[in-house]
Amino acid sequence: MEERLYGDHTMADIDLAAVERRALDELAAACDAAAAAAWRARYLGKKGEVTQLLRGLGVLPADRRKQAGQTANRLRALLQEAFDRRRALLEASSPAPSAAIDVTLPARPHRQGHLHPITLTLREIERAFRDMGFAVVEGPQVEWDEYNFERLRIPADHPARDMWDTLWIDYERDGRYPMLLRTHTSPMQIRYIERHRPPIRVIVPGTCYRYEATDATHEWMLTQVEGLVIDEGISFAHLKGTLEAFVHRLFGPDVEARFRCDYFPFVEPGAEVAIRWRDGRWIELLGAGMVHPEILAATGYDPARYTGFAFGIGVERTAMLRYGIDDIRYFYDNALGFLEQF
Ligand code: FA5
Repeated sequence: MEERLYGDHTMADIDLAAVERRALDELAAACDAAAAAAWRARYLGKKGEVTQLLRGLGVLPADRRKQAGQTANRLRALLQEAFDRRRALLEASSPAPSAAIDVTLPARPHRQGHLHPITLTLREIERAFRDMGFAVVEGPQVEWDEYNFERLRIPADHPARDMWDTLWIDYERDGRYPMLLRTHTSPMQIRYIERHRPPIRVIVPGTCYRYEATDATHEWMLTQVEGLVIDEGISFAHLKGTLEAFVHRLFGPDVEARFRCDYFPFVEPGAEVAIRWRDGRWIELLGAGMVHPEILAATGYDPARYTGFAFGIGVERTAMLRYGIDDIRYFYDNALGFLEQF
């Protein structure tokens, strides 16, 4: 009787225990889902070894068929179980498809920001003065009353204090509040004169704060660029020439700059510079003047030998005029629609 069941073997020849061992060894070596699937096709698929084996049972004589059938079915169940365990293990140890890195995806576009318009304007101002031979120095934003006011000839009871509505620091000493947020960059005039000898030619960019109601041309936080020049033979003509060169460098050679008398306790004489706005209005850009002789004397300079000039430029005002912006409050609103235009 024909007993061909499996390849060249008869059912009697087949060592099911050996098939089991071989199958389990191969399954253990299948180290990814594809290898496990191939193994499954090889043993349990339609044309798989164990499936063929079961199909061939029909040709066995009835007395042997039952027992061979039970053995082969047990083998199939055992291999199916082993396969399920292996697949679960492989799935647990490999990343889920959604977490896999798809190297063929196009990169996300790189969003590039840019500098704030006040920083851009500040850099232009610095470049203009560097080209005229000025050095750039910085000073503290939290300042002593002594530097912000007193040594600039503005004592505690002086009405000129009203020119700078001040934000005081909550720090008491001897019944007084001696510390504040600087209202202008002028305290650096004193700090710099204290530590250096002439010739002096510096600018001091920096943030200042004022307890001020905001409107189209006033912010409570503003940026200034202080300038200080001290040497023998410095005159008001140097002040005017320097500031005119600055205005023409930033706004073009045809822009009109208006010099008018102004009062600041630390200069004598004092001036303000305004430039003409589109609608014909004049917009004040900076305060300036000749360094007061008493300030030079108080810091040990001989005012008969040395003279100097100083100025304080409003950077937001400069940016407004440069870019044609009619309200200063846009700068610190953080509205991207505005900032992206620069
Ligand atoms: C001063 O602060 C003097 N320290 C300037 C100075 C320096 C005079 C050296 C003489 C010698 P004033 O308060 O005017 O001055 O301010 C100077 C400039 O800062 C103004 O011309 C203006 O452009 C700008 N500025 C002043 N207050 C504000 C504000 N609230 N918001 C925006 N800009 C302002």
